[in-house]
Amino acid sequence: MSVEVERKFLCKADTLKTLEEIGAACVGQHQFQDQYFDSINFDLTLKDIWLRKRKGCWELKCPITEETIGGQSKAAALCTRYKEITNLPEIQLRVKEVLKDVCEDTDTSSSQENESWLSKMNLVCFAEYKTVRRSFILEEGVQIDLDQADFGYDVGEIEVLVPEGGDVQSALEKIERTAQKLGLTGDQRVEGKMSVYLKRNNPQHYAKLLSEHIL
Ligand code: V4E
Repeated sequence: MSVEVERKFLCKADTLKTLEEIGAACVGQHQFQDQYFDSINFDLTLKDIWLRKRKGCWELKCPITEETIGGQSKAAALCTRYKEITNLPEIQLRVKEVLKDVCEDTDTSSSQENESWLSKMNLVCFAEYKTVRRSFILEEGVQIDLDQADFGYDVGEIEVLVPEGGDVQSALEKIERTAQKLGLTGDQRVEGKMSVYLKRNNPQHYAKLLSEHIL
């Protein structure tokens, strides 16, 4: 399990040129499709828990509990931090735990190869989109992704993966350094793909997450 620390930014016409000028190395382009799942009452996402399937693999993103979040710097406030779980049995356990009040106790142990565990837990796909991603590396461990989503939204992100028990503070500093090199200004958080997707395709879900300050 690792923690993903990330800052999103708006892609501008000169972003590619800036990346080149600051010496970021392009490490490739790939395309993937994401499918996100939740109960019909949004029990996972209302807890800021995001279950998705990408390139045939399951991923669960959960918020991390942080002591310092109240007194954080402006730069740190622009970053999100999520725990990433990629082991399916662990994901199923975690989801079951979160849904225990709204879902009967289900045995998912034999549901590794197929997707019957989703219906057993009353989970449905609520968002599906493709992304073309160009990735760049600036300094060790700092990745910059330029994403183009198929519903017409472009967004960049600076990302550092921190192994379990690693130094989140140093990740925040690396992201801030990178943001300065990229000349990012403004202290408003930039919307992610999901936020824009839900606003356009599922305004009821979007409004609920907004009212609970998840998005
Ligand atoms: C919406 C959301 C999550 C789902 C994943 O969203 P996002 O980070 O936009 O996806 P993507 O494709 O860039 O994932 P990656 O390849 O980097 O793993 S996870 C957390 N959230 C909530 C959230 C939020 N409240 N604010 C911002 C700026 N981003 C995400």
